[in-house]
Amino acid sequence: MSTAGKAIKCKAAVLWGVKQPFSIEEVEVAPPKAGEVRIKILATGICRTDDHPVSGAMTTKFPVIVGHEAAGIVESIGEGVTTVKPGDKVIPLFLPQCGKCSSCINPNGNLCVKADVTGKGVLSDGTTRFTCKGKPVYHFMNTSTFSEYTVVEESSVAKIDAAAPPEKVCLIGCGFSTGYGAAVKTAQVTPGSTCAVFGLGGVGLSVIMGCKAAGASRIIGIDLNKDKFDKAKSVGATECINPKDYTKPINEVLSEMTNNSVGYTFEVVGRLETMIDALASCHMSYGTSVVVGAPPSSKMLTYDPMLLFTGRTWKGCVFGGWKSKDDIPKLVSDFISKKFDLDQLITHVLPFNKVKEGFELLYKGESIRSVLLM
Ligand code: CND
Ligand code: ZN
Ligand code: ZN
Repeated sequence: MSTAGKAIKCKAAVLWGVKQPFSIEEVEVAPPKAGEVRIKILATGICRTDDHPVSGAMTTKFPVIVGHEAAGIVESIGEGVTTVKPGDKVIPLFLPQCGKCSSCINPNGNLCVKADVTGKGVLSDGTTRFTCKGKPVYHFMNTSTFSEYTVVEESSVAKIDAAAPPEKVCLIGCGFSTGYGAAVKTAQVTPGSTCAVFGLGGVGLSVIMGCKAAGASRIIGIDLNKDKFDKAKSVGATECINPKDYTKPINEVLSEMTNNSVGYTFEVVGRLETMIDALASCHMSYGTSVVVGAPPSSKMLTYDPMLLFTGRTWKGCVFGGWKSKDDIPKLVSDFISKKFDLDQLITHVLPFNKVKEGFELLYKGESIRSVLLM
């Protein structure tokens, strides 16, 4: 029996407040309104950004359904939707692409005005499509993939190759693309260069994969957890260091290690201190540093402007600089034609109801990416 046009009751991981545990609840998912798409989620990865509403690092309205790195199948569409149809395999886009705003029109922009950067938690008409125990439940980053069904706007969904394995390509919805794009698109790492990557989680390892694909000859991984080093080397790091093993500032350590030749640095942790360390670590004249880690809400940083005056370039990127709706289908095709490997990033595969265990693995530093199967 078709579910189109009707509310669907299904399981979702609901967060009722800051520092509360994920609670698997029965939620009601309303049918898509005009311009919206209801998706049956098949697989969703756990990214550090999903923890930010839990820790309070990111402002969100509660109750909320987080999750933003997924793959699924279109269940039904609202009036006027033309770019996807029921049965299509898709990736929800936490960074939408409306195609009309100034970022979407400019070839170098990707931060679409439809992106929910302030945590509004509602769709364009100002309401939510989820209810639990009679209360509205808010959306997260236009995606809310920790649910068996979700509703997104047409600008927040990309059709992908029907042959793509959802339990792997879900990573193209955030972690892989964010890191890989930061290297190949935002920094435009050059062949033969030296790169340093701060933070060796799923996103940092994807930066390393991008640096390697761009032909960097030295890629130095930096993390406080040395258990991350083997994986970093297997995806392309040429060496790894732990700042705790040195008394000198890390920028001096890197400068000595490389005869002062670090062309590109990437902050993939999300801490103010490492953002400055990464900036200071790239070459004073020709270096480029990219902020990839999500900055904590309402925090400011102070830095010595001499770091920029001398010639460094300081950049940031959301979703690796990709234009989501255009580029995700291409990245999926590249994965299918084996241009890169996602298996190395997936350390755990768990059933959806083990979402809490998935986050425990992240907190303990034991996982790179855990993928939840619905
Ligand atoms: P994850 O938590 O898996 O990795 C972070 C790594 O940093 C861990 O290995 C830590 O041990 C390490 N670390 C912690 N503190 C330090 C430190 N002081 N120095 C060096 N290493 C340290 O996170 P992830 O890989 O899923 O995500 C990384 C960041 O990227 C995080 O801030 C997340 O919110 C952000 C992000 C950004 C975007 C974007 O579009 N720009 C998209 N998704 C995630
Ligand atoms: Zn736009
Ligand atoms: Zn993410």
